Amino acid sequence: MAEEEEVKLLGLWSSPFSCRIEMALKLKGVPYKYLEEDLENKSPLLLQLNPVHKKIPVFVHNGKPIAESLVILDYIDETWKHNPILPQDPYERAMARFWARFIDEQVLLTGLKIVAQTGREREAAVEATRDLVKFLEKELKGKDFFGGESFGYLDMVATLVAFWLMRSDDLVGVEVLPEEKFPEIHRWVKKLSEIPVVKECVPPKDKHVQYLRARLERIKSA
Ligand SMILES: N[C@@H](CCC(=O)N[C@@H](CS)C(=O)NCC(=O)O)C(=O)O
Repeated sequence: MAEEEEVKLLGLWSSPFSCRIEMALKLKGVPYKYLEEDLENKSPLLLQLNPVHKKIPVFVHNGKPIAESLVILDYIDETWKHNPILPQDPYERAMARFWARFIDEQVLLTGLKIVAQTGREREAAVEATRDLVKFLEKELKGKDFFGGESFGYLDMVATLVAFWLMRSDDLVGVEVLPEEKFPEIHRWVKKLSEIPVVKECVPPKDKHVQYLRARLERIKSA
C-alpha cells in the first residue's frame, strides 16, 4: 500500500455492518483509522460523509467516502486485490452477492420483527425467519464456510445471522434457530468462532446482549 494512502472507518462497536468492514480490512492487512460514532448524537463528519442515509459504516479512502457495507466490501476487494474475499469465479461471485442481499433485505427485516413484535406476531416472525434461514442452511451443506473451505465475503455478511440474530434469543426468550432444526448453521457458527478476525471484530456476548436489551427498552419507551 502506498505510504500516502489514508483509510478511515466510521463505525460502531455493536454494528454487524461495521464489523464486516473491519473483518475485511484485517484479513487484507490494510491499516485503518477507526472512528467510533455515537448514533444518539451523530457527528457532523458522519452527516457530511453520508448525507443520504446518515448511517455507519462509512469508509473513507484518501478523502473519498463510501457508504453501505456491501458496496464498501466490493470496493475493498477491488482496491486491495490480495487475499480476495469474494469468489474469483463470476457465477460464484454473483451468487455470493445474491445471498448477501437476501440476508440484508429479507433475513434482517424479518428477524427485526421478532424483537419488535410480541405474542402471535412474534411467533409468526420467528416462523418466517426460520423459513428464510432454511435457504442458508441448504447453502452450507457439505461446506465449512459459505465460500467453501475458507472464510470469505458471505461469511462476513452472514455474521449478522450468527452473532446478531442468534443473540436476540436472549432478548426474547425464544430460540429462533435451534440446533436440531439448523445443524449446518450451528456447525458453521462454531467454525466461525475459531476465525481470528471474527474473534477480534464480533462484540463480546455479555456486553452485546446487555446493549441490545437496553436499546430494546429505549425503543419500547420511545
Ligand atoms: N444498509 C446499511 C445498514 C447500516 C445501518 O443500519 N447502520 C446502523 C447501525 S447498525 C445506523 O447507522 N443507524 C443509524 C440510524 O438509523 O439513524 C449498510 O449495509 O451499511
